[in-house]
Amino acid sequence: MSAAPPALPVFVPGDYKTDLKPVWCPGCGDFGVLTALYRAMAELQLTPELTAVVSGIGCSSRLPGYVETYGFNTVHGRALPLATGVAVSRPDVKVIAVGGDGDGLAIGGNHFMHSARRNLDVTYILMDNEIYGLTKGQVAPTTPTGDKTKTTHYGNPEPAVDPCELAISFGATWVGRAFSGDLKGTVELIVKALRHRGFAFLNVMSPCVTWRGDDQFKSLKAKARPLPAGHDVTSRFEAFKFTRETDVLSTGVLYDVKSPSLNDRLDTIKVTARAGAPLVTVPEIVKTFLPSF
Ligand SMILES: Cc1ncc(C[n+]2csc(CCOP(=O)(O)OP(=O)(O)O)c2C)c(N)n1
Ligand code: SF4
Repeated sequence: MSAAPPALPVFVPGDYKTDLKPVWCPGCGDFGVLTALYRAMAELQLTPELTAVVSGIGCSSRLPGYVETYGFNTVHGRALPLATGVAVSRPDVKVIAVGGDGDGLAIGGNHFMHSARRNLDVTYILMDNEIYGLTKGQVAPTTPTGDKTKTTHYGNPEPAVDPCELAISFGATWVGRAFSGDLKGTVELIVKALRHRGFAFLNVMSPCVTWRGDDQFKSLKAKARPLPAGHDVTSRFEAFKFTRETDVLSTGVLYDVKSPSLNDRLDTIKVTARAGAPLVTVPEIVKTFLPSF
């Protein structure tokens, strides 16, 4: 009689926790995102050694240290370049990029555009608190016009960007919006984002209680409501209708289309390049480039 195969490990949310205790301020919205991520990872049974969580610099960018996977806390604004390298060189690894709105939309805005355009095989979770948290409350590209911050004493004179609007315009193939105060909704959206093949962008409104006060949480809670049933997620036009909202915060999947990811297109190129080409050995290559070798 043959022995039964060993049981596969079953992961529970707590298995993804590290020994590092989050240093976020009590009440920070990022706690909700972290808890939601643990639950989503358990729901999908992500294998820790086949998952990488990468970030830039900021309060939110501390998150990789709290997740029991491979992780990288890189340089301010550079989560996505690092994620690109991992995703392209290790297509078998699930790559999750995380960070703040300053990190991703100010200094890292350029990388956001090109990652979306390429339909990079990465899930990007932006923890949007409409402020620079770590550096003590300076204005961010997402800070609403008129808001007073450490650097806009008389009110922010600039118009704010809507991260979801940008993601859709840049070519992301999955775009969602969540509120970290709604744990169940955030878990569901992270699961959907992780299941998507290609660049999935989830903007999570994640209050900063220290630099935006209690009002931010209260106002987000009051404004958050699910997207209307029947919203056509395949239509850019329809998705744009739920961007730049002021009195409402529509949560859910705004946009979801299928399109070859960067790795899909690279695989096709590899096949095309190899087709009909004679098999060349490494010594032959060395000889070609270094005749005297
Ligand atoms: C190249 C570089 N420029 C500026 C900084 C300073 N800096 C660190 S975090 C940060 C902004 C943090 O805000 P955000 O990315 O929104 O994240 P949060 O702290 O709000 O989560 C800045 C400007 C830096 N570390 N490196
Ligand atoms: S400063 Fe704001 S974003 Fe940073 S940990 Fe505190 S509450 Fe969170």
